[in-house]
Amino acid sequence: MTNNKAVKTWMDEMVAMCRPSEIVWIDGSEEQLEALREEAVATGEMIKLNQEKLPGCYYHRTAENDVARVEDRTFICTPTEEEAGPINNWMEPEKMYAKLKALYEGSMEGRTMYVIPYSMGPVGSPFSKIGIELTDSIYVVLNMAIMTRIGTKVMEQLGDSDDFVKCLHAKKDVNPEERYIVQFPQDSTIWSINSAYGGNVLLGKKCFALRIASYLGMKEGWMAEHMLILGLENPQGEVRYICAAFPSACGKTNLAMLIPPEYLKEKGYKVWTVGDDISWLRIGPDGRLYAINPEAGFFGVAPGTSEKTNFNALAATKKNTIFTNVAINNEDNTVWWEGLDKNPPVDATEWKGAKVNGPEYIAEGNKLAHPNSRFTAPAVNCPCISSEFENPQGVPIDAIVFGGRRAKCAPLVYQARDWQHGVFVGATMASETTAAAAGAVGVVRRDPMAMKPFVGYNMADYFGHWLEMGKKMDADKAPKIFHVNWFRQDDEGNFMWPGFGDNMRVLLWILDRCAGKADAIDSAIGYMPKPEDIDITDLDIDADTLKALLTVDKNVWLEDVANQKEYFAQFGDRLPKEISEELAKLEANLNK
Ligand code: OXD
Ligand code: MN
Repeated sequence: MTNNKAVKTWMDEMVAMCRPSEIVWIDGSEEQLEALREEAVATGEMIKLNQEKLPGCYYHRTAENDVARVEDRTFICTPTEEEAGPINNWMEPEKMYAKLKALYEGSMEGRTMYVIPYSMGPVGSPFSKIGIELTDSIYVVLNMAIMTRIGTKVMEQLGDSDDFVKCLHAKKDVNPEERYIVQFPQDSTIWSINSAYGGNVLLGKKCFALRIASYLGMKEGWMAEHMLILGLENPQGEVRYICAAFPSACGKTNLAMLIPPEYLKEKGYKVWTVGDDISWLRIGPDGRLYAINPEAGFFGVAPGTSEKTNFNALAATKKNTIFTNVAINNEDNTVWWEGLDKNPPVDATEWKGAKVNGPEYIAEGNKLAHPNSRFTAPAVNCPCISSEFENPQGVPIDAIVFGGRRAKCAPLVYQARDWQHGVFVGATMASETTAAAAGAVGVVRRDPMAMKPFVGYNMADYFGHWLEMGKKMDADKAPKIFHVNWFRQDDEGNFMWPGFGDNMRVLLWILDRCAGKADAIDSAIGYMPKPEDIDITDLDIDADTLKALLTVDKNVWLEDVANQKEYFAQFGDRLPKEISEELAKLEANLNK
């Protein structure tokens, strides 16, 4: 309970609308969470996994029609359509509130409303922000307890303040036709209904920490970005920090938890993870840009995660983890997913709940785990979690890295000439669709700063905010901006770069550039490495391949420029002139 007037007034209104039978405040204690786990197991909402092999681990299955974020049902309800911009779905706030109120009306009758006070970022950090999520799902409570800091300590931190994000989630009947994930940025309000899938209902994550926070950042002079944060330690024990943004399916979690190649490990290089998905960035008193990870856990995609591809992520899932929509190995009541190992369980329960013979089921062309099945794991479980993870002041950022999946266009790495050019590089980020997703293969999807589904206001104004942030930092203090592409292909369609741990070699060039230690070639698109400056010791890559990885094909780039022009046209006069200037410069450089 609380004496906070703003919280009480808001809750009274929500309770009158949803009419729960009971209200339970989440205090964050282990006893309360344990009681909720037991209740969820008793009702079948969760399955307790093998507690010897996976202590504290549970399993949850969502409805078959409720397995991913729903971008077409996600709205940014700013007072005017212009403020939401051409990329976001928009509806007038009054209209949307009325529409949703009708859905929420009585939606929690016979159900319990859980009240989750939570902090994005360490409690009390100057970076941190508070939210309160009302939900009728124990699964949401238990996930939020992993992904955020929750409970009484957060209410104490809030005190009498009305500065909190008001989050309402009702599971209702998970009807996809009436599913809505709605942000009202001006009201610091999020309403989610008819889903029980993570990204739509763990409202601290995409809805708050990116959509609402990007809007708050624009108003208050900071940034909320879809970026991992890693620390790279050199043999002298110095750690430098990098933020990196990639669209989905580009290996963000893998890069955040990278294990250096053997030869660099032996030299004493290490990588420390601060975050795998979201960064909140502020200019510090020394004029440098600092980042925190506002989350406390990892909500990672399970398929493809193995000891080989991401040892650290897998290790993080070995205790106190919730698995969603993976397969169950009935032989020992543990979990399995495609890519974990080569031994699918014979006695398996696939993600929809049917008992199957795993190898036979897969041979028939089925998947045991849903491709978007997830683990929710506490960050503290990760063997390479940074000692700075809880630092309330954040970590100073040397480099910002943008990336995409481009078969022919982007080279392995290049550096933007300055902040303005870097903003343009981020704004032109794109990825080509893979065979893994439905739809045509090789189609370019533009995804500025990997924020396409997550920016809480007009994307053109968001570019403007990036430019403004650059103006507030001296050029020698601002992070240097880079673009990488781990996915370049040769004419036969083979990947030319080994990726994974070997991406460290590119990070080393990036940090050498930041420290003024490496030279570069001034090319049409930006500063490129001299091939000899990328360390390929012990790699099965010849000089020609490395050269090819670093080439810029003028015709491919001019085609991309045409696509960029078309993309930017939708923003009309709102597009900052600096972006148009950079686009014109790029085109002229390519035609030189
Ligand atoms: C995520 C996403 O789940 O970006 O992190 O979709
Ligand atoms: Mn993400």
